[in-house]
Amino acid sequence: MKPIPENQQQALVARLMNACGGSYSPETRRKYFISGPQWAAAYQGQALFHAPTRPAIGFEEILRKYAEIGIGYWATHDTDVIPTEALGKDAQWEIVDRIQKALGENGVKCSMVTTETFHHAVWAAGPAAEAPGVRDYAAFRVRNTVDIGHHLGAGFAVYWPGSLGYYVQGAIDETDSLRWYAEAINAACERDIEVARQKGRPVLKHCLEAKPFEPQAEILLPTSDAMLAFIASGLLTHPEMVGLNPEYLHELMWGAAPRAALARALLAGKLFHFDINDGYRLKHDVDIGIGLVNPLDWLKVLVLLRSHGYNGPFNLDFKPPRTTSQFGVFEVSFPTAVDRFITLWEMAGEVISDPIIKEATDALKAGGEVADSAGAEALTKANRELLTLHELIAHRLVQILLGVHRGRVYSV
Ligand code: XLS
Ligand code: MG
Ligand code: MG
Repeated sequence: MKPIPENQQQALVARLMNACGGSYSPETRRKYFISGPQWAAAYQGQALFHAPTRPAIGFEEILRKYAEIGIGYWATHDTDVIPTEALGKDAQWEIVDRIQKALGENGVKCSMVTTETFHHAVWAAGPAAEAPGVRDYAAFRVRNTVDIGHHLGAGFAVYWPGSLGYYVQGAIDETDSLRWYAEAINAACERDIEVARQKGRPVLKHCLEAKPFEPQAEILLPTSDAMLAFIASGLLTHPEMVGLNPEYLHELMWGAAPRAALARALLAGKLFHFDINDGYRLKHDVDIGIGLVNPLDWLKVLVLLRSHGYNGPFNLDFKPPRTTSQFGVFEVSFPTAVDRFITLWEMAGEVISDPIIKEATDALKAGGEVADSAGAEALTKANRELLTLHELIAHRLVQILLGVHRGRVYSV
């Protein structure tokens, strides 16, 4: 192969993207509640030990690109665009007005705001640190984020407490930290009730996001289930306003089945928001685009969510790989992530209406014919042949993923 000159590389990528075919139109993409985070598009490819690979990019350009792709919603941390020192000051509101203008010009809505309680040195001991001054500052930050959220028309506020956890056990009392953490969430909810009343808007949905490890140290609330217990602990003054923002990979990271974690959140009525991405079990939070690693599992996850009428946001909380250029971020990374999501969502619909899966599921639920007082042996025998349907359903799911049910054949 001849080397490809630099000035021909974008054209090559664009031509091959076209050859992939099957992309959805921006109008179709906008029909879904898909949000693009500011930080995902602005991610420059840096990592612990690794330098950035892409130039910086501002929110105006990101919103323009999201609009072109057909990503109709945008999410941001308070400090993604606003410098930390400007927070709560006039300078903040000038920037927020610029954001609002750019959102309006591009027809993109702000769906979610989240407070950065992990990056700045002030959070060295976490947002629920011993020092009362730090905790007062954390309360200010979450209340201020609520103000920004209402101003921009958001419906959701997310809280991810940070990835490092605490390095030394025994130096803090974990019950104190949890109480203090609850105080910050309470401050946000109370401010929300006040602002929502003033503005005649509904209150926000406050969503806790868990991550087990980066891996670094010990984490107080490492999983969505721990967050559920925290919500029900009695520490929150408005538990009805607080739910979850599970992230697909964060559940996989600790070795869980994301679908099972989502089922538990659904049953508790707490699946408010969902960060979508992909990656590997028991490794770093690599935030790969949805469906690039576990498309079959993703199909099953979306079957569950479609079956239960989940109608919250699907937030593209992934990181375009370090190897993807700035051009590639908006020509390949985001559009293909959106399109894989929509394709898998459509396939989930096919699974739900598939006559084979339906008949097999109904038969399993009907169970075998057996006399009322049958014992263990008779029950085993009565259901013995039906249970093969579990494997048959799994096979059918793979067929639907591969398109075999639509005529794809294995041939050489
Ligand atoms: C980090 C989290 C973060 C949250 C928002 O791992 O996923 O991006 O979603 O702070
Ligand atoms: Mg996330
Ligand atoms: Mg992640």
